Parts: sequence; structure tokens; C-alpha cells
Amino acid sequence: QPVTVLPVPFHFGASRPGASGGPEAVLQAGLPEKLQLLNQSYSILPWKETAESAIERRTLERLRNWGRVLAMSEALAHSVHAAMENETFPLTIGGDHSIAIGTIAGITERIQQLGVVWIDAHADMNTPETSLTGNIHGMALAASLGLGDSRFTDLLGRSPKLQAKRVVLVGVRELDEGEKRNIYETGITCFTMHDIDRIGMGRVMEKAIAIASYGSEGVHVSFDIDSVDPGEAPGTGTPVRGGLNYREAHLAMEMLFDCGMVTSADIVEVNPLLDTNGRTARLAVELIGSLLGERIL
Ligand code: DIR
Ligand code: MN
Ligand code: MN
Ligand code: MN
Repeated sequence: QPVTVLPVPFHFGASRPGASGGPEAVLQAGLPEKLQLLNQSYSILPWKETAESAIERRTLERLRNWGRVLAMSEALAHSVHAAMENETFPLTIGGDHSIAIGTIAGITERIQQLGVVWIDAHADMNTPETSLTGNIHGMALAASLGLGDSRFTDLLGRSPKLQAKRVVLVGVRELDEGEKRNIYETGITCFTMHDIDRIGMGRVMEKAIAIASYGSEGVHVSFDIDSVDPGEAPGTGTPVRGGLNYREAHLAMEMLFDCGMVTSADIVEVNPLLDTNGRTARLAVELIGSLLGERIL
């Protein structure tokens, strides 16, 4: 199946700039060459800058830059939906994680029973009420589950986009108190680093894939590069120590490919301003390779 690469140079969902340079860094680090090496047909859909929505006059401290995030989300949702309608695999390159609101809205126009594997140091399960930062990248998964501000939960007109029983977090190690409540109240599955330490990444991913794919028509992978340990992935806005090692990250992607259910993916939060010698961007390219079927042997 052909891949539609959707670069989304966007950082207004996060506190600091730099994630908007992510797509350029990942392309420069060799994404096209990697796709060619895999004999993967692809096209790159250039991002069209969206104007700040004229309605954003009041800045809401609890929903920072909401007009910009909303305009980006609507445009991205339409592009992702079109990529799905063309029978291609949408691969979004962020950008901060707020872009997943638009991706998931676009995919679920086509696939209503969508499983999600969200690989992240964080849960992105805040609402404007629980967020300590007001940053929308920390609310993306909650919004897709129907929690929070209706401008985001109801993007393209349906809410919730996702059913909690098909949603799995992997790699979590930093949660706000309100996010813990939202995880329990929605009933999504959360595999923390503790679970990975105890039973290993292989078994965690087996369980995660089983949950996300059970009765589902497809599985979306939303991969925040900050899930990987900062030693391996320093170029990201909110690093948290104690993350996935290099092989655990690859194993996750390889197992997701092998399950044969993956319809779409986001690779987000690569920040070249914070990177050392392009290490994090190169890691992103390698992980995309594993997700698309690259093998050692
Ligand atoms: C924090 C950080 N929980 C927030 N979240 C991040 O701002 O809501 N998500 N960095 O990736
Ligand atoms: Mn995230
Ligand atoms: Mn984030
Ligand atoms: Mn994160």
C-alpha cells in the first residue's frame, strides 16, 4: 500500500518552539531514502500554512493557541481523510502531539472502530480543567476520547472519535493528577515503564496489540519520540528519563507491523533545536522503517 507522508510543521500545541522544524529534520535525516530502500511507494504532501482562525481573539490560558491548533487540526483531518480515501497509508510527521487530534478525526471518518496504540512518556489525557500548562499537545488523546473542549472533541462533527476499550498507552512515566483520574474514568489501558520493566516490552506489546485490534477495523499508531529514553532521543521538548531503550522502541514498531492491522501513524515531537547532531531525527527515520516492515534479516 502506498504511503502518504504528511509533514506538519507545527508547534503551537506545546510550550516551546522547535517541533515545527521536525518534519524538515526527519526528511533531511533520510526518510525518502529509507522508503526507497524498502521499495515502499510514497508521495509527500506539502503542508499548506493555515491562517490563525479569525475567531481567536481571546487567548484562553487553559487552551493555549486554540485558534491556531483548531485551524491546523481541521486542515490535517481533511488531508488525512483524503489519503485514506485514496487507499494510502497516512504517515504524519510532527510537529507537536496536538496534530494527532486532526489525524484521528480524519482516520475515523473512514474507520469508526479504530484501535489506537499511543506510545509516549506522557498520557496526553488532560482536559483544559486538569492541565497545569494549558498546552493542547497534553490533551490530544483525551480530546479523541471525547473529553475536554467541544471545539476539539467534535472536530468534523462526531464525538467521541475513539472507544476507550480500543485505546492503549505504552511507555508512560509522567502523569498529572488529573490525567490519572481521566485514565481510570475512561477505562483506557495504560502500560507504564513499570510494566515494561516487569514483563518486558515483547509481552507488553502483545497485550497492547491484542487490546487495540480486538473487534477493530484498523489500528492507528501515535508515536511520541519522547517515549524513547533521552539518552537516545535528546531532541524533544519534554524529555523524561527512564524511557524505552533503542531496541524496545524498534521491537514495538516491528510487532505493530507484524500484526497487519496498522492503517496509519503519527511520529511527533522531534525538535531539531534541542537535538544533538540529528540523532533524534535519524532515530525517527529508523523507527518508521521498522513500522513499515524493515527487518534485520
Ligand atoms: C504535561 C506534559 N502533562 C502537559 N505533556 C506532554 O502539558 O499536559 N506531552 N509533554 O507530550
Ligand atoms: Mn505526546
Ligand atoms: Mn507532547
Ligand atoms: Mn510526550
